[in-house]
Amino acid sequence: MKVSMKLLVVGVALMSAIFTGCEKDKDPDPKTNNTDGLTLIASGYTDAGSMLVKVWAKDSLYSQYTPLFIEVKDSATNTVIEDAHIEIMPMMEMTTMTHSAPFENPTSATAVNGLFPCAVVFQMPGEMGWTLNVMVQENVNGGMGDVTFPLAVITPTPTRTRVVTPANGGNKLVISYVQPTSPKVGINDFEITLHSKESMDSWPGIENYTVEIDPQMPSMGHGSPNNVNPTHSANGHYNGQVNFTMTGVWNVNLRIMDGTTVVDSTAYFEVTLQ
Ligand SMILES: [Cu+2]
Repeated sequence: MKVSMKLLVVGVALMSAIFTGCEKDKDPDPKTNNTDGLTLIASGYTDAGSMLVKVWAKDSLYSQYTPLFIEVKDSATNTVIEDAHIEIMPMMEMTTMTHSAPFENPTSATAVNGLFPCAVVFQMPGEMGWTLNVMVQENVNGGMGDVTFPLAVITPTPTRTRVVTPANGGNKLVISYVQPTSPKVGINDFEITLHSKESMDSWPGIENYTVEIDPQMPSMGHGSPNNVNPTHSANGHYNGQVNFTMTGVWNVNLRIMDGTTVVDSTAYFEVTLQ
């Protein structure tokens, strides 16, 4: 709640700033009107290169797979920069250790509607401790610099990330729910991500595992037919289909295999259909 209030205050301030900006600017660039429905997470100037960087998300930040959208502006002219190489680095400083997280850099130096899409799996919550470093090398004026933002990450209900110790004793496994975000009765696209904790700073996507899904309604003791097990698509994303045959609370049980070895069969994600 505290976080949402803060964001609201920042949001209102930003809206008035944009409004004032548009009034002055008689010919607003329609390409910059690209953040409708997004939440401003952070905003700040790079240490060099004269850039204003804004981080947008679909919502407040939760401990889950989180798409982020980076906006870069020339801080002198307020022009949106759409040609830039961007690298992000999430870090969490805890009392006993500092660690990174699974993340995906923007795949292109060309912005999509003025924004550079990227993603972070915040594998644990933290109102303090998380930071996101954004390094920008822009190809319009040749500016280069970076900025680090503190982030507040809260726990979603239900749980959307499981960090498990594999049954076969390998690196810790981060399992994150991606979709469906608006589940409906019937066949839904189903997607999770799998990342391996190779070290505190290295959490690569796992590309060669096999995933089986078994949706069950615990209150009624039945599952559903015609599910399609997720298979690897790219960067640790696994895509399949899940069939929810009625409204209510479902558990999508996962069984994750490395070849014939079971890595984990404890993780599940709860999905409620209204
Ligand atoms: Cu942590």
